[in-house]
Amino acid sequence: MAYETVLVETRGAVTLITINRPKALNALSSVVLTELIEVFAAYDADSSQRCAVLTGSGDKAFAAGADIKEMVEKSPADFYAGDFFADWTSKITRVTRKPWIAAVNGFALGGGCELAMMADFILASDRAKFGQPEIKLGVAPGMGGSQRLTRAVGKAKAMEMCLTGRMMDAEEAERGGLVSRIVPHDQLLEDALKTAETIAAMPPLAAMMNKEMVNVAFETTLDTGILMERRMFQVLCGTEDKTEGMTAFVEKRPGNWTGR
Ligand code: CO8
Repeated sequence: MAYETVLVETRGAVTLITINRPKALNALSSVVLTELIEVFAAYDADSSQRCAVLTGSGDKAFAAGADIKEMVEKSPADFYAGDFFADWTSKITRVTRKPWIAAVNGFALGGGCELAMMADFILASDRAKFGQPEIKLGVAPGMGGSQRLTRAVGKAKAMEMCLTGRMMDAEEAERGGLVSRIVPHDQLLEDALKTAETIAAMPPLAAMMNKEMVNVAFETTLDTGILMERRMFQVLCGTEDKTEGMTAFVEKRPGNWTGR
């Protein structure tokens, strides 16, 4: 299916999703966000696909935020009546039970930073820049930035970023725990796709449950999280892929996964 603002390619079991508005630094118009939700839902429903990578087209930006030109004329009544942002704040995370990576190739600002933070993890180009500059526009993060950035980097850094609107470079983002790794700019996509292939080659149910387990850590107490982890481990022990994985280890050969 063709989209207006998003490119979708499959490479084996990996889906590559590219926000394609380079002249507007991939600003997140409502069309982009609506299409992204559809694309991620389709990825999640396609049993041939095991991992996805989201990036921005062009050399400068992952996404420079929500589309300011679209928002400039909107009144509170417009925002409220359409419950603007409501779907976008968490819907992508809700429709994707399978793993996906944000490959941040430049500016990830405002809604762009918030979108990257919805990923299971972020790989950053050495030219990536992260920020929540909404305060400079007289507003505040609206797609989860105040919550996800604070969980990722802690109160001090998140508060400073939100109150000053300053950008964080890739090194600071890695030090702060916002990104898992920095990759030289020219190798970012290749590295992200290779990382996605590694994940795609894992037993799929175990991949989904590993994702679920880590995410539970943000939503519950330690005791409940550990209990859920143990239950998920026990469920995985009943799968064909567990028998195959452990047998393959003993027989010194790669596992052959069925996803059951
Ligand atoms: N929205 C619309 N257009 C944009 C945006 C944006 N967020 N960012 C850049 N553009 C456009 C510019 O207007 C320009 O278009 P044109 O050529 O037609 O004038 C083009 O992209 C190139 O941009 P610049 O000329 O400004 O490029 P520079 O390299 O000089 O500067 C910057 C790059 C620093 C990234 C600069 O463009 C900038 O500051 N952009 C705005 C960043 C920002 O404030 N983002 C936050 C937006 S608010 C937000 O995200 C709220 C989230 C909460 C709700 C989200 C719901 C979707």
